[in-house]
Parts: sequence; structure tokens; C-alpha cells
Amino acid sequence: MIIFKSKIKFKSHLQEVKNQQQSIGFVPTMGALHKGHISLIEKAKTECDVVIASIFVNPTQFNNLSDLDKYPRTFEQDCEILIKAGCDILFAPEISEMYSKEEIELKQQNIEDKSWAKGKTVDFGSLANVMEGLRRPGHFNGVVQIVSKLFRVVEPNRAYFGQKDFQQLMIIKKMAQQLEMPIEIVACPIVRDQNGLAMSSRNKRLSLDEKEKAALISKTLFNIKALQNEKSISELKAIAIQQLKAGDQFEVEYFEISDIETLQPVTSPNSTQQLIVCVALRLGEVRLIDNIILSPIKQAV
Ligand code: PAJ
Repeated sequence: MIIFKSKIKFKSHLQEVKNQQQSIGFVPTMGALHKGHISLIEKAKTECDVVIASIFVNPTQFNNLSDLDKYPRTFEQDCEILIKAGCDILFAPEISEMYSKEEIELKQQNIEDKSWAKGKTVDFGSLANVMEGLRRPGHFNGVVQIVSKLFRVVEPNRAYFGQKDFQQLMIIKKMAQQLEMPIEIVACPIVRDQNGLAMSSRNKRLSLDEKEKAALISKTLFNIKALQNEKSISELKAIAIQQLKAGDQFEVEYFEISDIETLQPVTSPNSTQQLIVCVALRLGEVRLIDNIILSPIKQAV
């Protein structure tokens, strides 16, 4: 695996790859890699000639500095994991490679920098106003800021994102569409540990005891899926909240049953509507999210 820290050297190597007409699969990450990330690399390997991962803990998508500071950084281990998974190239830039001083200053002043749209109007519609968008102001702007920058550097044929961050996946799809980027956004299923807990870099901050407790999140989601044809939406929500309350250390931020396309909460779905259940909660100091798709998606999102 070739590792690039410099954008210029990386770009000149990419030019060679492109000259050889090889297709590029791209997996952006913030490191602290686990099996969820690896599943994206593996999927990319089946569909592309060259697989490129990035590791960049993106400061503009964090809501507070302490969360950014505490984000696990395990670079050496990540490199070993990527090599084992068969990743061809790793791009791991420093902050100064990706952001100008002015861009960082805007973030420090909590001003949303929309320059990533390069003058185009990008409208996320209702997608960004719910759930994570509501609880983490500026978060998705930071995500599209870095992902659009990375896309402009890598210019992949396909880019792989996990359904674990379903709202992020939908927003990135919309961004690529509206910026007319010729990149196929590929959605990959959630990878869970043996207890059902969705793999996440943040799980590294959970104690063993907390990890066991966190298994209740996916248990609740699977239970809701099992009951979906027997109960109304409000009954399902009540059952889930009740079940999550049993995990007395959970502080539930939201529990939504929403339309899978618009991500707007649904109260009385029609028979053709596809639904997704999304949850965010705090366990001690760690914020966890998870989701489950209730009705089967007709085509991959
Ligand atoms: P990160 O949290 O490192 O996740 C990188 C990718 O891995 C995302 O597409 C995420 O959805 C996927 N992923 C994480 N856990 C997963 C799991 N258990 N199963 C399947 N896929 C999983 O998401 C980000 O980084 C950042 O926001 C990023 C897109 C890199 C922009 O900074």
C-alpha cells in the first residue's frame, strides 16, 4: 500500500493510475478502523481496479473541540488493517493540506462556510433539518465540505459509504448529484459485532460493561422491525422508548421512524412507503447512533 500525506504527490500518482484507464474506488474515513470500514474496502475491491482509502479526522464536522480531541487516533494499526484488506493507496493528509487558515477561522467562529459548493446552489431540502442535522448544527456542512474536497482530489468512479450513517449517506448522494460529480455513491450495509452493536470508532471509548449495555440499542431496533406489521407507529415508538429506558444509563436524543427518502418522521405510513428507524443516544460520554430499515428498499440507495 502506498501512503501519501502530500496532496500534490498523491495527485501526480493518481494521474498515472488514470492514464492506465483503471477504475478507482474510494473509501473516505476518519481512521480508528474497524470491520465496518473494512467491509467498504472489500466491496470496493470487488468493483474497482484500484482502491483508495483516506484517513482524515475532519475538524469542521465536530461540534466541539473536546469531541475532536477525544476522537481515537490509531494510525499505525489502521495502516496494518488496510494492508491486510488489500487497500492499494492511503491518503492521510495533515489539516493544512485540506484547509486554508481562513477556512479554519470560519469554523472557529461557527460560521458555515459554503464555498465547497463553488457558487452552485446545493439544496439538501428536508434531509439536513432532522435528526443529526438538528442536534449537531454545522455537522453536515463540515461533512460535505471535506467529502467534496476529497472527491475533487481523488475523482473516483465510485465512493463507498456505510448505511450506519444513513443521513450522511443521503446528504452525500444529494451533494454529488447537485454538484454534478460523475461519482457513483455506493451504500454498504451496517456491520455489527456479535452482540449486535453497530461497529463504530467511538465504541473504542466504551468500557466492557458499557459495550454490553449498548447491545440493547440494536436489540430494540430488531424488536421494532419484528413488530412492524402488528403495531402503529406511535405504539412502536412507545415500545422502543420503554425498552431503551431499561438501559438506565441511556440518554436518548432521538428515536424516529421516518420516510427513507425524505427522512421526515412518519405518523401514518401508506402501504408503499419505505421506512427507517433511527436512534441517537448517549451512553456515559459517548454518543452512539444506529438505524434499521423496516420495509425492504426496492433499489439500493
Ligand atoms: P467514519 O466514521 O470513519 O466512517 C467512514 C465510513 O465508514 C462511513 O461511510 C461510515 O458510514 C462507514 N461505517 C462506519 N461504521 C460502519 C459500520 N458499522 N458498518 C458499515 N459502515 C460503517 O463517516 C465518516 O467517517 C466521516 O463523516 C467522513 C465521511 C469520512 C467525512 O469526514
